[in-house]
Amino acid sequence: MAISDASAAHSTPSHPGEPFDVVVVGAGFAGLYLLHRLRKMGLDVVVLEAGNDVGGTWYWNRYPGARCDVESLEYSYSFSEELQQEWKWTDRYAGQPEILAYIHHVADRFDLRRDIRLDTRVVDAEFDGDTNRWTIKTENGLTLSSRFCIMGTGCLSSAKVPDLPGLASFKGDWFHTGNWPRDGVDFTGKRVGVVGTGSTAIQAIPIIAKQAAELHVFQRTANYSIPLRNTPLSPEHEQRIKGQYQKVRQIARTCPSGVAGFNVADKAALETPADERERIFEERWNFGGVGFTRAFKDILFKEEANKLARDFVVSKMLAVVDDPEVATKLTPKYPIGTKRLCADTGYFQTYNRENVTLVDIEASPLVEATEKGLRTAEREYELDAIVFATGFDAITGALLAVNMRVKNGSDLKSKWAHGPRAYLGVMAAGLPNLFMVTGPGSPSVLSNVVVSIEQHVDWIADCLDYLRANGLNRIEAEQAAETAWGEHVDAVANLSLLPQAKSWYTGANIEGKPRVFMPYMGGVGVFREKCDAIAKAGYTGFTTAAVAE
Ligand code: N01
Repeated sequence: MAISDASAAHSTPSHPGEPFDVVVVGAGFAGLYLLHRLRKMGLDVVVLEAGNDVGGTWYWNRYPGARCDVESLEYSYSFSEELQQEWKWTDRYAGQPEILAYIHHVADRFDLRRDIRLDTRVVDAEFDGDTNRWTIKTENGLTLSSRFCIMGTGCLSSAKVPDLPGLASFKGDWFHTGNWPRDGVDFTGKRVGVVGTGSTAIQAIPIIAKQAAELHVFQRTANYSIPLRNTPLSPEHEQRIKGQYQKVRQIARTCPSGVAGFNVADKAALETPADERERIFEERWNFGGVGFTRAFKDILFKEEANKLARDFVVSKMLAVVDDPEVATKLTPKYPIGTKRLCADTGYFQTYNRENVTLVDIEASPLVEATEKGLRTAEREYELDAIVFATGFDAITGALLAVNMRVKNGSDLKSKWAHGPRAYLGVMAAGLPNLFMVTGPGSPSVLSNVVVSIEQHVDWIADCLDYLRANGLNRIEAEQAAETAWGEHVDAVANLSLLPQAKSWYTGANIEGKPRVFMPYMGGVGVFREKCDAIAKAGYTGFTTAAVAE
Protein backbone atom coordinates (compact mmCIF):
# COMPACT_ATOMS: atom_id res chain seq x y z
CA MET A 1 0.00 0.00 0.00
CA ALA A 2 1.35 3.44 -0.89
CA ILE A 3 0.72 6.55 1.16
CA SER A 4 -3.03 7.23 1.48
CA ASP A 5 -4.65 8.40 -1.67
CA ALA A 6 -4.57 12.19 -2.07
CA SER A 7 -8.25 12.24 -2.78
CA ALA A 8 -9.11 10.48 0.47
CA ALA A 9 -10.86 12.78 2.90
CA HIS A 10 -8.83 13.56 5.99
CA SER A 11 -9.97 11.37 8.83
CA THR A 12 -9.37 12.36 12.41
CA PRO A 13 -7.61 9.50 14.18
CA SER A 14 -10.07 7.88 16.52
CA HIS A 15 -7.92 5.84 18.83
CA PRO A 16 -4.27 5.49 19.77
CA GLY A 17 -2.46 2.83 17.84
CA GLU A 18 -4.37 3.37 14.64
CA PRO A 19 -1.82 3.23 11.81
CA PHE A 20 -0.96 6.74 10.76
CA ASP A 21 0.71 7.91 7.63
CA VAL A 22 2.87 10.21 9.70
CA VAL A 23 3.66 10.70 13.36
CA VAL A 24 5.18 14.10 14.05
CA VAL A 25 7.07 14.61 17.29
CA GLY A 26 6.83 18.13 18.74
CA ALA A 27 4.21 20.87 18.45
CA GLY A 28 6.40 23.92 18.04
CA PHE A 29 6.86 25.94 14.88
CA ALA A 30 7.94 22.82 12.96
CA GLY A 31 5.26 20.41 14.19
CA LEU A 32 2.38 22.80 13.63
CA TYR A 33 3.37 23.64 10.09
CA LEU A 34 4.00 19.95 9.33
CA LEU A 35 0.52 19.08 10.54
CA HIS A 36 -1.01 21.83 8.44
CA ARG A 37 0.89 20.88 5.26
CA LEU A 38 0.55 17.13 5.54
CA ARG A 39 -3.09 17.25 6.50
CA LYS A 40 -3.79 19.34 3.41
CA MET A 41 -2.22 16.53 1.39
CA GLY A 42 -4.83 14.15 2.80
CA LEU A 43 -2.42 12.27 5.05
CA ASP A 44 -3.39 10.91 8.44
CA VAL A 45 -1.11 12.76 10.81
CA VAL A 46 -0.85 12.96 14.55
CA VAL A 47 1.44 15.26 16.51
CA LEU A 48 2.81 14.12 19.86
CA GLU A 49 3.91 16.86 22.22
CA ALA A 50 5.62 16.47 25.59
CA GLY A 51 4.37 19.82 26.87
CA ASN A 52 1.00 20.67 28.21
CA ASP A 53 0.33 23.01 25.30
CA VAL A 54 1.65 23.86 21.86
CA GLY A 55 4.58 26.27 21.39
CA GLY A 56 7.81 24.25 21.63
CA THR A 57 10.73 26.50 22.53
CA TRP A 58 8.32 29.32 23.28
CA TYR A 59 6.28 27.10 25.57
CA TRP A 60 9.26 26.06 27.69
CA ASN A 61 11.40 29.21 27.70
CA ARG A 62 9.27 31.56 29.79
CA TYR A 63 12.10 33.02 31.80
CA PRO A 64 12.00 36.75 32.57
CA GLY A 65 13.05 38.79 29.57
CA ALA A 66 12.69 35.98 26.99
CA ARG A 67 12.46 37.69 23.64
CA CYS A 68 13.38 36.80 20.08
CA ASP A 69 16.28 38.62 18.48
CA VAL A 70 14.93 38.27 14.95
CA GLU A 71 12.41 40.98 14.14
CA SER A 72 8.79 39.92 14.72
CA LEU A 73 7.63 40.60 11.17
CA GLU A 74 10.26 38.11 9.99
CA TYR A 75 10.16 35.59 12.83
CA SER A 76 6.77 34.30 11.76
CA TYR A 77 5.22 31.90 9.26
CA SER A 78 5.05 32.95 5.63
CA PHE A 79 2.85 30.10 4.39
CA SER A 80 -0.41 32.00 4.68
CA GLU A 81 -0.83 35.50 3.27
CA GLU A 82 -3.98 35.97 5.38
CA LEU A 83 -2.16 34.97 8.55
CA GLN A 84 0.79 37.26 7.97
CA GLN A 85 -1.47 40.19 7.12
CA GLU A 86 -3.92 39.76 10.00
CA TRP A 87 -1.52 39.15 12.90
CA LYS A 88 -0.40 42.35 14.59
CA TRP A 89 2.90 42.38 16.43
CA THR A 90 3.32 45.01 19.11
CA ASP A 91 7.13 45.13 19.32
CA ARG A 92 9.97 45.26 16.83
CA TYR A 93 11.26 42.13 18.59
CA ALA A 94 8.50 40.05 20.13
CA GLY A 95 8.64 38.84 23.69
CA GLN A 96 7.94 35.21 24.59
CA PRO A 97 4.29 35.77 25.66
CA GLU A 98 3.49 37.40 22.32
CA ILE A 99 5.19 34.66 20.29
CA LEU A 100 3.36 32.01 22.28
CA ALA A 101 0.06 33.85 21.72
CA TYR A 102 0.86 33.89 17.99
CA ILE A 103 1.53 30.14 17.98
CA HIS A 104 -1.77 29.54 19.82
CA HIS A 105 -3.51 31.67 17.23
CA VAL A 106 -2.00 29.58 14.43
CA ALA A 107 -3.06 26.33 16.13
CA ASP A 108 -6.63 27.59 16.47
CA ARG A 109 -6.90 29.39 13.15
CA PHE A 110 -5.89 26.27 11.21
CA ASP A 111 -7.81 23.91 13.50
CA LEU A 112 -4.66 22.00 14.38
CA ARG A 113 -5.37 21.06 17.98
CA ARG A 114 -7.64 18.12 17.20
CA ASP A 115 -4.67 16.13 15.91
CA ILE A 116 -2.21 17.07 18.65
CA ARG A 117 -1.76 14.90 21.75
CA LEU A 118 -0.38 16.99 24.60
CA ASP A 119 1.47 15.68 27.67
CA THR A 120 2.72 12.90 25.42
CA ARG A 121 6.48 12.51 25.47
CA VAL A 122 7.91 10.12 22.89
CA VAL A 123 10.57 7.86 24.39
CA ASP A 124 11.01 5.03 21.92
CA ALA A 125 10.71 4.57 18.16
CA GLU A 126 11.46 1.39 16.23
CA PHE A 127 11.21 0.85 12.49
CA ASP A 128 10.32 -2.61 11.25
CA GLY A 129 11.49 -3.19 7.69
CA ASP A 130 9.05 -6.07 7.23
CA THR A 131 5.96 -3.99 7.95
CA ASN A 132 7.45 -0.69 6.79
CA ARG A 133 6.21 0.89 10.02
CA TRP A 134 7.56 2.90 12.87
CA THR A 135 6.27 1.83 16.26
CA ILE A 136 6.32 4.85 18.51
CA LYS A 137 6.01 4.60 22.27
CA THR A 138 5.30 7.40 24.69
CA GLU A 139 6.08 7.92 28.36
CA ASN A 140 2.38 7.81 29.20
CA GLY A 141 1.98 4.35 27.69
CA LEU A 142 0.70 5.00 24.17
CA THR A 143 1.90 2.89 21.26
CA LEU A 144 1.35 4.26 17.78
CA SER A 145 2.17 2.92 14.38
CA SER A 146 3.03 5.02 11.36
CA ARG A 147 4.75 4.76 8.02
CA PHE A 148 6.79 7.88 8.52
CA CYS A 149 8.12 9.58 11.62
CA ILE A 150 9.12 13.25 11.55
CA MET A 151 11.06 14.81 14.39
CA GLY A 152 10.15 18.44 14.93
CA THR A 153 11.78 18.43 18.34
CA GLY A 154 13.76 21.66 18.05
CA CYS A 155 17.45 22.48 18.22
CA LEU A 156 17.43 24.05 21.67
CA SER A 157 14.98 21.97 23.62
CA SER A 158 17.05 19.60 25.69
CA ALA A 159 17.88 21.71 28.74
CA LYS A 160 21.23 21.11 30.40
CA VAL A 161 21.46 21.42 34.18
CA PRO A 162 25.07 21.23 35.39
CA ASP A 163 25.99 18.07 37.19
CA LEU A 164 26.70 19.95 40.40
CA PRO A 165 27.39 17.90 43.51
CA GLY A 166 24.98 18.68 46.34
CA LEU A 167 22.21 20.21 44.25
CA ALA A 168 19.66 17.89 45.84
CA SER A 169 20.59 19.28 49.26
CA PHE A 170 19.93 22.92 48.31
CA LYS A 171 17.06 24.16 50.48
CA GLY A 172 15.98 26.98 48.18
CA ASP A 173 14.35 26.75 44.76
CA TRP A 174 16.23 26.16 41.57
CA PHE A 175 15.16 26.53 37.97
CA HIS A 176 16.48 26.00 34.47
CA THR A 177 15.49 28.81 32.12
CA GLY A 178 14.50 26.30 29.44
CA ASN A 179 11.97 24.67 31.72
CA TRP A 180 10.49 27.68 33.46
CA PRO A 181 7.37 27.39 35.67
CA ARG A 182 4.22 28.34 33.80
CA ASP A 183 3.09 30.72 36.52
CA GLY A 184 6.40 32.56 36.63
CA VAL A 185 8.66 33.13 39.61
CA ASP A 186 8.67 36.11 41.94
CA PHE A 187 12.19 36.95 43.08
CA THR A 188 11.14 39.96 45.15
CA GLY A 189 13.30 40.25 48.24
CA LYS A 190 15.25 37.07 47.37
CA ARG A 191 18.96 36.35 47.15
CA VAL A 192 19.34 34.93 43.66
CA GLY A 193 22.22 33.26 41.84
CA VAL A 194 22.24 33.08 38.04
CA VAL A 195 24.65 30.54 36.57
CA GLY A 196 25.63 31.27 32.97
CA THR A 197 26.05 34.38 30.85
CA GLY A 198 24.86 33.30 27.38
CA SER A 199 21.96 34.78 25.35
CA THR A 200 19.38 33.61 27.87
CA ALA A 201 21.12 34.89 31.00
CA ILE A 202 21.90 38.20 29.32
CA GLN A 203 18.17 38.70 28.78
CA ALA A 204 17.09 37.50 32.22
CA ILE A 205 19.72 39.16 34.42
CA PRO A 206 18.60 42.81 34.03
CA ILE A 207 15.04 41.85 34.95
CA ILE A 208 15.88 39.56 37.84
CA ALA A 209 18.26 42.24 39.17
CA LYS A 210 15.38 44.70 39.45
CA GLN A 211 13.33 42.25 41.55
CA ALA A 212 15.88 40.48 43.69
CA ALA A 213 17.36 41.77 46.92
CA GLU A 214 20.74 40.43 45.86
CA LEU A 215 21.84 38.96 42.55
CA HIS A 216 25.07 37.03 42.08
CA VAL A 217 25.97 36.26 38.47
CA PHE A 218 28.26 33.23 38.11
CA GLN A 219 30.20 33.83 34.90
CA ARG A 220 32.51 31.25 33.34
CA THR A 221 32.83 32.87 29.92
CA ALA A 222 32.37 36.57 29.21
CA ASN A 223 30.33 37.11 26.04
CA TYR A 224 29.76 39.79 23.44
CA SER A 225 26.40 41.47 23.38
CA ILE A 226 24.94 44.14 21.12
CA PRO A 227 22.03 46.31 22.32
CA LEU A 228 18.81 44.88 20.90
CA ARG A 229 17.13 48.30 20.63
CA ASN A 230 13.66 46.91 20.89
CA THR A 231 10.88 49.45 20.37
CA PRO A 232 7.15 49.29 19.82
CA LEU A 233 6.54 48.41 16.20
CA SER A 234 5.57 51.56 14.36
CA PRO A 235 2.41 51.34 12.21
CA GLU A 236 4.38 52.85 9.29
CA HIS A 237 7.04 50.12 9.47
CA GLU A 238 4.43 47.42 9.79
CA GLN A 239 2.51 48.75 6.79
CA ARG A 240 5.68 49.06 4.75
CA ILE A 241 6.62 45.41 5.36
CA LYS A 242 3.09 44.07 5.02
CA GLY A 243 2.66 46.02 1.79
CA GLN A 244 5.51 44.04 0.24
CA TYR A 245 5.48 40.89 2.34
CA GLN A 246 5.93 38.48 -0.56
CA LYS A 247 9.08 40.30 -1.61
CA VAL A 248 10.45 40.44 1.94
CA ARG A 249 9.83 36.72 2.40
CA GLN A 250 11.48 35.94 -0.90
CA ILE A 251 14.60 37.86 0.15
CA ALA A 252 14.60 35.98 3.46
CA ARG A 253 14.36 32.62 1.70
CA THR A 254 17.25 33.31 -0.63
CA CYS A 255 19.68 35.32 1.51
CA PRO A 256 22.31 33.69 3.78
CA SER A 257 20.68 34.36 7.17
CA GLY A 258 16.98 33.97 6.44
CA VAL A 259 16.50 37.53 7.66
CA ALA A 260 15.63 40.00 4.90
CA GLY A 261 16.44 42.94 7.17
CA PHE A 262 20.02 41.79 7.80
CA ASN A 263 22.83 43.45 5.99
CA VAL A 264 24.46 41.33 3.27
CA ALA A 265 27.93 42.82 3.45
CA ASP A 266 29.79 43.48 0.25
CA LYS A 267 32.82 45.16 1.83
CA ALA A 268 35.71 43.62 3.73
CA ALA A 269 36.70 45.34 6.97
CA LEU A 270 40.37 44.90 6.09
CA GLU A 271 39.93 46.70 2.79
CA THR A 272 37.87 49.58 4.16
CA PRO A 273 39.55 52.83 5.28
CA ALA A 274 39.51 53.26 9.07
CA ASP A 275 37.09 56.19 9.20
CA GLU A 276 34.60 54.52 6.86
CA ARG A 277 34.92 51.26 8.80
CA GLU A 278 34.18 53.06 12.07
CA ARG A 279 31.17 54.72 10.47
CA ILE A 280 29.78 51.35 9.34
CA PHE A 281 30.43 49.74 12.73
CA GLU A 282 28.71 52.68 14.39
CA GLU A 283 25.74 52.36 12.03
CA ARG A 284 25.37 48.62 12.76
CA TRP A 285 25.77 49.23 16.50
CA ASN A 286 23.02 51.83 16.40
CA PHE A 287 20.80 49.54 14.33
CA GLY A 288 21.30 46.95 17.10
CA GLY A 289 20.96 43.21 17.35
CA VAL A 290 22.79 40.11 16.27
CA GLY A 291 23.22 41.15 12.64
CA PHE A 292 26.27 43.14 13.79
CA THR A 293 28.84 40.62 12.57
CA ARG A 294 27.40 41.01 9.07
CA ALA A 295 28.75 44.58 8.96
CA PHE A 296 31.65 43.27 6.87
CA LYS A 297 32.06 40.06 4.95
CA ASP A 298 35.39 39.08 6.52
CA ILE A 299 34.55 39.40 10.25
CA LEU A 300 33.78 35.70 10.71
CA PHE A 301 36.55 34.57 8.36
CA LYS A 302 39.71 36.58 9.06
CA GLU A 303 41.21 37.01 12.49
CA GLU A 304 42.46 40.54 11.84
CA ALA A 305 39.03 41.63 10.60
CA ASN A 306 37.44 39.94 13.57
CA LYS A 307 39.75 41.83 15.91
CA LEU A 308 38.60 45.15 14.46
CA ALA A 309 34.96 44.25 15.12
CA ARG A 310 35.79 42.86 18.51
CA ASP A 311 37.69 45.97 19.66
CA PHE A 312 34.84 48.17 18.53
CA VAL A 313 32.19 46.13 20.34
CA VAL A 314 34.18 45.74 23.55
CA SER A 315 34.83 49.47 23.80
CA LYS A 316 31.14 50.21 23.24
CA MET A 317 29.59 47.56 25.41
CA LEU A 318 31.87 48.10 28.39
CA ALA A 319 31.79 51.91 28.24
CA VAL A 320 28.67 51.81 30.39
CA VAL A 321 30.25 49.72 33.19
CA ASP A 322 31.38 51.94 36.09
CA ASP A 323 33.83 49.61 37.84
CA PRO A 324 36.97 48.95 35.74
CA GLU A 325 37.62 45.64 37.51
CA VAL A 326 34.14 44.41 36.64
CA ALA A 327 34.60 45.65 33.06
CA THR A 328 37.81 43.63 32.81
CA LYS A 329 35.99 40.49 33.96
CA LEU A 330 33.25 41.16 31.40
CA THR A 331 35.74 41.33 28.53
CA PRO A 332 35.34 38.38 26.17
CA LYS A 333 38.50 36.49 25.22
CA TYR A 334 37.43 34.75 22.01
CA PRO A 335 36.80 36.06 18.48
CA ILE A 336 33.43 37.78 18.16
CA GLY A 337 30.65 35.77 16.55
CA THR A 338 32.37 32.41 16.97
CA LYS A 339 30.01 31.69 19.85
CA ARG A 340 26.43 32.87 19.40
CA LEU A 341 26.34 36.67 19.55
CA CYS A 342 24.01 37.93 22.28
CA ALA A 343 21.61 40.85 22.19
CA ASP A 344 20.62 42.72 25.31
CA THR A 345 18.58 45.43 26.90
CA GLY A 346 20.62 47.09 29.62
CA TYR A 347 22.72 44.03 30.46
CA PHE A 348 26.07 45.70 31.12
CA GLN A 349 24.47 48.60 33.01
CA THR A 350 23.07 46.02 35.43
CA TYR A 351 26.55 45.58 36.91
CA ASN A 352 26.42 49.18 38.18
CA ARG A 353 23.61 48.23 40.55
CA GLU A 354 24.41 47.96 44.24
CA ASN A 355 22.60 44.62 44.55
CA VAL A 356 24.49 42.85 41.73
CA THR A 357 27.84 41.08 41.93
CA LEU A 358 29.75 39.34 39.18
CA VAL A 359 31.39 36.12 40.33
CA ASP A 360 34.25 35.00 38.12
CA ILE A 361 33.94 31.21 38.09
CA GLU A 362 36.58 30.87 35.44
CA ALA A 363 39.09 32.05 38.04
CA SER A 364 37.38 30.34 40.96
CA PRO A 365 35.19 27.49 39.66
CA LEU A 366 31.86 26.39 41.03
CA VAL A 367 32.55 23.44 43.26
CA GLU A 368 29.18 22.42 44.63
CA ALA A 369 25.72 23.37 45.69
CA THR A 370 25.17 23.37 49.42
CA GLU A 371 22.07 23.52 51.61
CA LYS A 372 22.43 27.28 51.61
CA GLY A 373 23.55 28.11 48.10
CA LEU A 374 26.54 27.72 45.81
CA ARG A 375 30.18 27.26 46.71
CA THR A 376 33.05 28.29 44.47
CA ALA A 377 36.67 27.33 45.09
CA GLU A 378 36.89 30.59 47.07
CA ARG A 379 33.74 30.88 49.18
CA GLU A 380 30.09 30.04 49.69
CA TYR A 381 27.27 32.28 48.38
CA GLU A 382 24.03 32.06 50.37
CA LEU A 383 21.04 32.04 48.06
CA ASP A 384 17.26 31.63 48.16
CA ALA A 385 17.05 30.69 44.48
CA ILE A 386 19.36 29.48 41.74
CA VAL A 387 18.66 30.08 38.06
CA PHE A 388 20.56 27.84 35.69
CA ALA A 389 20.83 29.63 32.36
CA THR A 390 23.23 26.90 31.33
CA GLY A 391 21.98 26.13 27.85
CA PHE A 392 21.07 23.00 25.96
CA ASP A 393 22.30 19.76 24.50
CA ALA A 394 21.82 21.50 21.20
CA ILE A 395 20.59 20.10 17.89
CA THR A 396 20.96 16.42 18.76
CA GLY A 397 19.82 16.34 22.40
CA ALA A 398 16.09 16.00 21.78
CA LEU A 399 16.64 13.56 18.90
CA LEU A 400 18.81 11.25 20.96
CA ALA A 401 16.46 11.46 23.92
CA VAL A 402 14.24 9.08 21.92
CA ASN A 403 15.56 5.55 21.59
CA MET A 404 15.43 5.55 17.80
CA ARG A 405 16.37 2.42 15.97
CA VAL A 406 15.64 -0.08 13.23
CA LYS A 407 14.62 -3.60 14.23
CA ASN A 408 17.74 -5.75 13.77
CA GLY A 409 19.53 -2.72 12.33
CA SER A 410 21.00 0.72 13.08
CA ASP A 411 20.20 2.89 16.03
CA LEU A 412 20.70 6.62 16.05
CA LYS A 413 22.74 6.75 19.24
CA SER A 414 25.37 4.31 17.99
CA LYS A 415 25.35 5.84 14.56
CA TRP A 416 26.10 9.27 16.01
CA ALA A 417 28.57 8.06 18.62
CA HIS A 418 31.41 9.74 16.69
CA GLY A 419 29.40 12.76 15.64
CA PRO A 420 25.99 13.53 14.22
CA ARG A 421 25.59 13.33 10.47
CA ALA A 422 22.44 13.64 8.41
CA TYR A 423 22.07 14.08 4.67
CA LEU A 424 20.82 17.67 4.16
CA GLY A 425 20.17 17.66 7.91
CA VAL A 426 16.93 15.85 7.12
CA MET A 427 17.64 12.09 7.08
CA ALA A 428 20.24 9.81 8.65
CA ALA A 429 21.45 6.85 6.58
CA GLY A 430 20.33 3.54 8.03
CA LEU A 431 17.06 4.92 9.43
CA PRO A 432 14.40 4.76 6.71
CA ASN A 433 11.27 6.89 6.72
CA LEU A 434 12.61 9.07 9.53
CA PHE A 435 12.86 12.78 8.82
CA MET A 436 14.29 15.52 11.00
CA VAL A 437 13.39 19.18 10.74
CA THR A 438 16.52 21.38 11.00
CA GLY A 439 18.73 18.46 11.97
CA PRO A 440 22.56 18.49 12.01
CA GLY A 441 23.95 19.63 8.68
CA SER A 442 21.23 22.20 7.97
CA PRO A 443 21.39 25.99 8.55
CA SER A 444 19.05 25.72 11.58
CA VAL A 445 20.52 27.75 14.45
CA LEU A 446 22.64 29.92 12.16
CA SER A 447 19.51 31.22 10.47
CA ASN A 448 16.10 32.66 11.10
CA VAL A 449 14.88 29.28 12.23
CA VAL A 450 11.27 29.82 11.15
CA VAL A 451 12.47 30.28 7.56
CA SER A 452 14.60 27.14 7.85
CA ILE A 453 11.71 25.21 9.37
CA GLU A 454 9.37 26.17 6.56
CA GLN A 455 11.99 25.18 3.99
CA HIS A 456 12.56 21.76 5.57
CA VAL A 457 8.85 21.11 6.08
CA ASP A 458 8.04 22.05 2.48
CA TRP A 459 10.86 19.84 1.24
CA ILE A 460 9.67 16.87 3.33
CA ALA A 461 6.04 17.39 2.26
CA ASP A 462 7.08 17.54 -1.40
CA CYS A 463 9.14 14.41 -0.90
CA LEU A 464 6.17 12.52 0.57
CA ASP A 465 4.07 13.76 -2.31
CA TYR A 466 6.68 12.51 -4.78
CA LEU A 467 6.73 9.09 -3.14
CA ARG A 468 2.97 8.84 -3.28
CA ALA A 469 2.78 9.98 -6.88
CA ASN A 470 5.30 7.29 -7.81
CA GLY A 471 3.75 4.48 -5.80
CA LEU A 472 6.66 4.42 -3.35
CA ASN A 473 6.50 4.09 0.40
CA ARG A 474 10.11 3.94 1.58
CA ILE A 475 12.95 6.41 1.47
CA GLU A 476 16.37 6.34 3.04
CA ALA A 477 19.48 8.51 2.78
CA GLU A 478 22.44 6.75 1.18
CA GLN A 479 25.55 6.46 3.31
CA ALA A 480 27.80 7.89 0.60
CA ALA A 481 25.56 10.93 0.16
CA GLU A 482 25.43 11.51 3.89
CA THR A 483 29.21 11.25 4.19
CA ALA A 484 29.77 13.63 1.27
CA TRP A 485 27.28 16.10 2.74
CA GLY A 486 29.03 15.94 6.11
CA GLU A 487 32.37 16.65 4.43
CA HIS A 488 30.81 19.62 2.66
CA VAL A 489 29.35 20.94 5.95
CA ASP A 490 32.82 20.64 7.54
CA ALA A 491 34.58 22.25 4.59
CA VAL A 492 32.27 25.26 4.57
CA ALA A 493 32.52 25.69 8.34
CA ASN A 494 36.30 25.41 8.25
CA LEU A 495 36.53 28.41 5.96
CA SER A 496 35.35 30.43 8.96
CA LEU A 497 36.61 30.99 12.49
CA LEU A 498 33.53 29.38 14.08
CA PRO A 499 34.72 25.77 14.50
CA GLN A 500 37.64 26.98 16.61
CA ALA A 501 35.41 28.19 19.45
CA LYS A 502 34.37 26.09 22.39
CA SER A 503 30.68 26.47 21.63
CA TRP A 504 27.47 24.51 21.61
CA TYR A 505 27.62 24.63 17.79
CA THR A 506 30.31 21.96 18.09
CA GLY A 507 28.86 20.14 21.09
CA ALA A 508 31.67 21.44 23.31
CA ASN A 509 29.25 22.41 26.10
CA ILE A 510 28.31 18.78 26.75
CA GLU A 511 30.88 16.54 28.34
CA GLY A 512 31.65 13.56 26.14
CA LYS A 513 29.68 14.86 23.16
CA PRO A 514 31.65 14.30 19.96
CA ARG A 515 32.95 17.53 18.45
CA VAL A 516 31.37 18.19 15.09
CA PHE A 517 30.40 21.61 13.82
CA MET A 518 26.70 20.83 13.48
CA PRO A 519 24.94 23.63 11.59
CA TYR A 520 25.47 24.29 7.88
CA MET A 521 27.27 27.58 7.29
CA GLY A 522 26.60 27.81 3.56
CA GLY A 523 23.53 29.95 4.16
CA VAL A 524 19.80 29.53 3.81
CA GLY A 525 19.60 30.48 0.13
CA VAL A 526 22.40 28.18 -0.99
CA PHE A 527 21.04 25.34 1.12
CA ARG A 528 17.59 25.74 -0.40
CA GLU A 529 19.06 25.63 -3.91
CA LYS A 530 20.92 22.43 -3.11
CA CYS A 531 17.86 20.77 -1.56
CA ASP A 532 15.67 21.80 -4.48
CA ALA A 533 18.19 20.54 -7.05
CA ILE A 534 18.34 17.16 -5.30
CA ALA A 535 14.54 16.90 -5.28
CA LYS A 536 14.27 17.97 -8.89
CA ALA A 537 16.78 15.34 -9.95
CA GLY A 538 14.57 12.63 -8.39
CA TYR A 539 15.99 12.68 -4.84
CA THR A 540 19.58 11.88 -5.63
CA GLY A 541 21.43 10.46 -2.67
CA PHE A 542 18.25 8.84 -1.39
CA THR A 543 17.13 5.29 -2.08
CA THR A 544 13.41 4.89 -2.59
CA ALA A 545 11.32 1.75 -2.86
CA ALA A 546 7.82 0.34 -2.98
CA VAL A 547 7.61 -2.40 -0.38
CA ALA A 548 4.75 -4.65 0.61
CA GLU A 549 3.05 -3.59 3.83
O1 N01 B 1 22.79 28.86 26.53
P1 N01 B 1 24.35 29.01 26.19
P2 N01 B 1 21.63 29.96 26.38
N1 N01 B 1 29.02 25.87 35.10
O2 N01 B 1 24.84 27.62 26.00
C1 N01 B 1 27.30 28.57 31.15
C2 N01 B 1 19.24 30.73 21.73
N2 N01 B 1 18.61 31.85 22.40
O3 N01 B 1 20.41 29.35 26.93
O4 N01 B 1 30.29 29.43 27.81
C3 N01 B 1 29.03 27.18 34.87
O5 N01 B 1 24.59 29.96 25.12
C4 N01 B 1 28.02 28.76 29.86
O6 N01 B 1 29.39 29.01 30.09
P3 N01 B 1 30.49 28.54 29.00
C5 N01 B 1 20.54 31.19 21.11
O7 N01 B 1 20.77 30.51 19.93
C6 N01 B 1 18.13 32.86 21.65
O8 N01 B 1 22.07 31.26 26.92
O9 N01 B 1 30.17 27.10 28.70
N3 N01 B 1 28.54 27.77 33.78
C7 N01 B 1 27.25 29.92 29.26
O10 N01 B 1 27.63 31.13 29.79
C8 N01 B 1 21.51 30.82 22.18
O11 N01 B 1 22.84 30.73 21.77
C9 N01 B 1 17.61 33.96 22.26
O12 N01 B 1 31.76 28.72 29.70
C10 N01 B 1 28.00 26.98 32.86
C11 N01 B 1 25.82 29.61 29.69
O13 N01 B 1 25.92 28.80 30.85
C12 N01 B 1 20.94 29.50 22.63
O14 N01 B 1 19.55 29.74 22.66
C13 N01 B 1 17.56 34.04 23.63
C14 N01 B 1 27.94 25.58 33.03
C15 N01 B 1 25.04 28.85 28.65
O15 N01 B 1 24.94 29.63 27.50
C16 N01 B 1 21.41 29.03 23.98
O16 N01 B 1 21.49 30.15 24.84
C17 N01 B 1 18.05 33.00 24.37
C18 N01 B 1 28.48 25.03 34.21
N4 N01 B 1 28.48 23.72 34.44
C19 N01 B 1 18.58 31.91 23.77
N5 N01 B 1 27.33 25.05 31.96
C20 N01 B 1 17.12 35.07 21.44
O17 N01 B 1 16.52 34.92 20.39
C21 N01 B 1 27.03 26.08 31.14
N6 N01 B 1 27.43 27.24 31.69
C22 N01 B 1 17.42 36.40 21.93
